[in-house]
Amino acid sequence: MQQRYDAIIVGAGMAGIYAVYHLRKLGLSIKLFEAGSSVGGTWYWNRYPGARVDIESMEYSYAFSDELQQEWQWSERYAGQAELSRYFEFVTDRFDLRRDMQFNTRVSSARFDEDTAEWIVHTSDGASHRARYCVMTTGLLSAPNKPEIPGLESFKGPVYHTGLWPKEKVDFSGQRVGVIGTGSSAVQAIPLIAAEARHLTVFQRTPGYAVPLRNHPMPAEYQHKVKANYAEWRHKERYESFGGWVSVHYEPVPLMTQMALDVSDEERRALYEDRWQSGGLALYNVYPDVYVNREANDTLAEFVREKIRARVNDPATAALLTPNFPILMKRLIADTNYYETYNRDNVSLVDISKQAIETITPNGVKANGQEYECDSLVLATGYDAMTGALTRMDITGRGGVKLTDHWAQRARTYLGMMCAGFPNFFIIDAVGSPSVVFQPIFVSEEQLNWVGECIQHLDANQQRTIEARAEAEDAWGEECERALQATLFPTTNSWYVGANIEGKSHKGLIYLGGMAEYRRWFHEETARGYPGFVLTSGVREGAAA
Ligand code: N01
Repeated sequence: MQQRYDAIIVGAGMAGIYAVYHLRKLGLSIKLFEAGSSVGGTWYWNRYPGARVDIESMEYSYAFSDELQQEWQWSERYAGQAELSRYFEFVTDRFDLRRDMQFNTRVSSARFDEDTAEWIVHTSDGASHRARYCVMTTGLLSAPNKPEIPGLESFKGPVYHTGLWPKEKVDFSGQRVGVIGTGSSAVQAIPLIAAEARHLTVFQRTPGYAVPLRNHPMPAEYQHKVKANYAEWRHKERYESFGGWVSVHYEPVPLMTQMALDVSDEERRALYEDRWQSGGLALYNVYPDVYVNREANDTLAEFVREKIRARVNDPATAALLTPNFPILMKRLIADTNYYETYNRDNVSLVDISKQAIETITPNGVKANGQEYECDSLVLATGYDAMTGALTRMDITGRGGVKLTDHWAQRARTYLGMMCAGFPNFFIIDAVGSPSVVFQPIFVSEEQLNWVGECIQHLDANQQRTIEARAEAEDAWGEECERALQATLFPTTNSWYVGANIEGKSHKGLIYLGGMAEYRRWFHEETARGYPGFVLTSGVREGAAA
């Protein structure tokens, strides 16, 4: 017997938790399936040493309930993985959401049944379920990218991926450890692994720009100040910021309008120094021309390059660690003692930029003609971001069309939420949305509020299904592309533009028009009666009259 729900939600990360809360509040019967044994998504799986958020805790949190905002106490300026996990557990239990969640259950396939206009969802426990709506809260960075390095399977010791870290502590003491990759995950893990291991060898293909996070215990007066004015802070974060955060030196700082090339070198440097001292992602709030003009971007890039050189003792190692592409176009990395780690005697850096790793041997890694012996390997090699979690599932829409075929040329969505031929199938916090450059919890709250309105509209108007129009998908792809091409983002290879996955098109992957503009798009759709969507008639069983 198949269980029937109004909505099936896939994934209990930050978006899935809010989806259960919100859709239940609207009176829908729901079921959430989650592969892990509890909630938290990215903060459930990423247990590698040093995993920590790089948007301030006061800002990287739900805004939907003021009671929740007031009750929860953050202990650090930037919460670590364990505290973030506790936060998501707390939210889940505070609103009694767990009773609609089934853990240790992976969704293997979802198929649209045209006769009943329902989704049939198969799960790893062998069961199948039916639902009018599918809400995919499967995550932006949740499908680990495990590169095909020859010989990897032959390695004798354990191989870890940062995005699938074991629950038990991994003890590297006395070991020779190899880390492959130098993105945000590696930069957080490397100093802690180095402090424990006998020797650490880092294999670097491309250096990143890392800036100090400057984490410390949460100042009580700051927490108090934000809580006293949370609505105002949230408004600023949402509508007056680049990425959904506004705090610089614990004050909300508005977006700048002055251009880098219009001020003196001294004034520019003083601003960069101020942001640098504030720590973390404050360097995103600088002159807007750094995003669009290479010369302006160079002023900031060179500032950070100088800082990197000053932190590394050996000039040859410093040179290898210094990037030469535009800054901020690849996610800025926030570090704690990353560059200083290369001043340790037990750490070596291997440049694999000119020649890829030749092979993994049973005893280590062979690169540049030399074998580096390792007892354990850490793949900090990132994700098939934005699309991977969905393309790795077997999803079939109208007419038996697979999502992987629909996306074969490029990932097509309208407003980053719906696809043509996939009725009542909502994608949250993933491809075609601002989530990659914006505080993702905000984006998911906004999107899910829109999904709720949309479902209410269908019920109120006796409509059965909604899906994107193919023309609207095309137009959205063009809109995403227009915003992307107006910046320096396409000049840099990163997961933002799909460059880390062979054959992935950047078109339509991310929306860079800003959160305010993004909201305007989808609220206009609602106000104008969903012109970018096809709606079909028919009453949903059990819908309120
Ligand atoms: O992944 P990445 P990540 N051989 O894709 C290298 C968020 N995040 O997990 O640059 C050798 O950035 C690859 O090299 P290259 C954040 O948004 C946030 O670190 O492609 N190397 C690169 O160095 C971040 O951007 C936080 O040349 C290979 C690395 O692996 C996103 O997650 C913490 C390779 C992958 O870097 C992803 O970060 C952690 C190969 N075959 C993550 N394949 C915070 O909140 C890949 N690489 C702080």
